[in-house]
Amino acid sequence: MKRLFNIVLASATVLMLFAGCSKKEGGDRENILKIYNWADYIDEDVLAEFPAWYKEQTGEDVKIIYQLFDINEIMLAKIERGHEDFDVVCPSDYIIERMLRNDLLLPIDRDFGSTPNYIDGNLSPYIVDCFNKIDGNGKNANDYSVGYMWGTTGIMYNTKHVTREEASTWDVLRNPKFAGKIFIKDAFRDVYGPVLIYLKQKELAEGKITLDELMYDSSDESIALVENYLKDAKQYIAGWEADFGKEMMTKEKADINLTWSGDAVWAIEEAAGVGVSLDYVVPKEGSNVWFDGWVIPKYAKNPKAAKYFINYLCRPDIAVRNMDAIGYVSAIGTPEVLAERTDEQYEPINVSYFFGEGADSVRINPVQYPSAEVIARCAMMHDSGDRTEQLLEMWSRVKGDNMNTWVILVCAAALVGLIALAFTRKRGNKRKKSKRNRR
Ligand code: N2P
Repeated sequence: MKRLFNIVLASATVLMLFAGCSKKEGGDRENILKIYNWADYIDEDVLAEFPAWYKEQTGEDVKIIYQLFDINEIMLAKIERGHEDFDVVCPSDYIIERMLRNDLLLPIDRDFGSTPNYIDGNLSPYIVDCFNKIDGNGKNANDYSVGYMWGTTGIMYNTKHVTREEASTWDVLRNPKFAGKIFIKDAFRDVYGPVLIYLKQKELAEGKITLDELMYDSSDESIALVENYLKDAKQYIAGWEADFGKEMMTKEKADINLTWSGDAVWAIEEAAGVGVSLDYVVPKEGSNVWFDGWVIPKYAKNPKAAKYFINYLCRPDIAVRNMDAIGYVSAIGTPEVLAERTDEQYEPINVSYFFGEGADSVRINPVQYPSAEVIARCAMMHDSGDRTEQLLEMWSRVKGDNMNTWVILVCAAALVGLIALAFTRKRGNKRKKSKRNRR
């Protein structure tokens, strides 16, 4: 249902753009904010209320065009190859790294006139520290991106059919007991990292390599190891999902879903409403901790509204509303958020790394906020540069795609280019026509 709303919203807002352009010769692009976000990743009312807030703050009108993506690399291709003019986009850590390295981002200045700066001071220091570790070729990611949501990659499971112990190892993907009942997120980097961590347990335990070093490893040897593991697991895998895993789990069509913590929170809650018991665990071997942040691409046409939008999302009350709607965890770590999230139903855990001193024993949802011990066995992904192609090829071989994934990405970017060209021509023709009419 929510997804359907998103699609309608996307089409409706695209229509708004065209309506705006036909009204005013040459269009009113400077009053449009083009947002490109993950599906199911914002409270619908928070989005709808932004234009009124922006008008209040700046006296200016803004219309929103809202488009969705499910896969980081598709979004990246539209910007990197298609030069699409999105004003504000929400990539994950390793893509922010790549965008910085490839000079695709504008710095986000904090000049908001009389509007408070909600960014600095509200972001958890943990998020700021992790963004400091994004390796942007000399550029600090905190100057070019602002944390939005974050979480872990792990295993969501149906507690009626799977024990916590069974779900607590990545080898659950090769457990014949769950044959045909396993769905895996169609996100090659999010699968490659944890599987590699699992396969390199011995080296990690012996101190021959650190978790952080492993997150840079895309050697032929490691790719082959992960490929063999996944090909072995494939006989038990029911499918790859970009977004429907939650539904498969709530409807009990699957027992296991390799997924992101926020999807799990949403599904666990939905399922409880229909008497289905789901849970989520970060396997004992370790995993990815990931961060999505807002950036302003260099092809943006309305960087001013973009930075106000980012600032608006950092208001603690807005952050809480977004969390409530989508299940993911905001990067905002103020006492207000901590108070909102604390709930007697949970066991106390240590989340002082996120909320600061005094938060070492807090009753909070451990799926949303992993405890300090879970965080200690997780690491952030990094851009794999030229090696991305090898990773994508491995992913295609595992899934059995006939077409090379890069070909798909290039086709998607070309299609975007063609649409943009058709749109520009249409505008050009209109301009000529109206000139002729004036003569
Ligand atoms: C929500 C997608 C979350 C993105 N549908 C995780 N990086």
